[in-house]
Amino acid sequence: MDKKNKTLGEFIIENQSSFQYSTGELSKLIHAIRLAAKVVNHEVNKAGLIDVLGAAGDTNIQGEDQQKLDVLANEKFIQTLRNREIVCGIASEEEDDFISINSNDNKQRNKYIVLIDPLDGSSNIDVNVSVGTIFSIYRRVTPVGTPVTLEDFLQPGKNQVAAGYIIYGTSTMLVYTTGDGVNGFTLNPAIGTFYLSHPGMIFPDSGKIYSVNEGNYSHFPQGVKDYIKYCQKEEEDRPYTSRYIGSLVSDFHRNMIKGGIYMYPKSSVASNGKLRLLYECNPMAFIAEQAGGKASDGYTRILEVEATELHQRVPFFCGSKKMVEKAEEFMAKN
Ligand code: P6P
Repeated sequence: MDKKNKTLGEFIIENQSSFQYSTGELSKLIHAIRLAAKVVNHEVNKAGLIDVLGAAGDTNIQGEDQQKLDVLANEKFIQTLRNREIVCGIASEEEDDFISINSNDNKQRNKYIVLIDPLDGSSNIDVNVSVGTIFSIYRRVTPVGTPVTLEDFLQPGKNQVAAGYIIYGTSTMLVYTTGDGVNGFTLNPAIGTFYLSHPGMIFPDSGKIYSVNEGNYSHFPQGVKDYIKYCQKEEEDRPYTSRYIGSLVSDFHRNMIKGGIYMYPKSSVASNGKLRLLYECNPMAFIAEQAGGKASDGYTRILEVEATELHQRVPFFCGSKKMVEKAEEFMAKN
């Protein structure tokens, strides 16, 4: 069958045997995420038409105003994952604590946990700019059949068995890895099927796009300021182009296709940056590395950063390998 016309369902079945834990549960898990993605996509695409715009009148643990679509997306993903009885635990940006599933049923043999940012970039919803869902999947480390503990969620990113994102943009795509490369699937909304549109996605080794919120320039560490000036200097292959959508999934996706670097550094107003390690940086770092890119906190590989709390923030430099390495050079000098 022509690779391009392959559906996500066919792709999962074909590749199930190559996945080292191929008990079919991970396949069912990706299927569940696919279903939730379609439901959220339906809501996101009609956000302007029904009463899902605007804040839900509540704030999440981050102290950020919860947009109604945030709440809806969170509920849909949790409900879908819970109903399919595939996972034993879920953590979400929108939930203060992790959720233990069927914890009192010692026959519960589910061994995967999922961490999600159900709707990243949600501040863009009301202005019709693309947003995304990010997910990260691990095998539990505590005994099967017992309630999950925080230890299951605080594993280093290098332990991930799968990670991916859905981008609700000009088209809706699901991009994911199970540790054997990165593949992108585009939704045909007319029939509700994802088709393999971007097999074997590769991060270009270098690029000419840098993505950072330059409004924070004065608060950045000197190394970041110096790298930004390097990007802007008229010499060699520069100046680069500045592109910042304010939606991690969108900036990452564009940079993976065209080449580029995304940065959310620490600053004098955000000592660990803004992005969360467990359900934003680790999954995006896993995808980046699987596509030949790189991700660090400016010094340490993201996938080896020690997690100490569920909603921990970490500085984030991610994208084309040579660009991340150049940024790290400037960080090391200072
Ligand atoms: P700022 C969205 O809230 C998000 O987590 C990322 O998707 C995005 O890249 C970043 O924050 C934008 O943050 O501070 O530049 O508006």
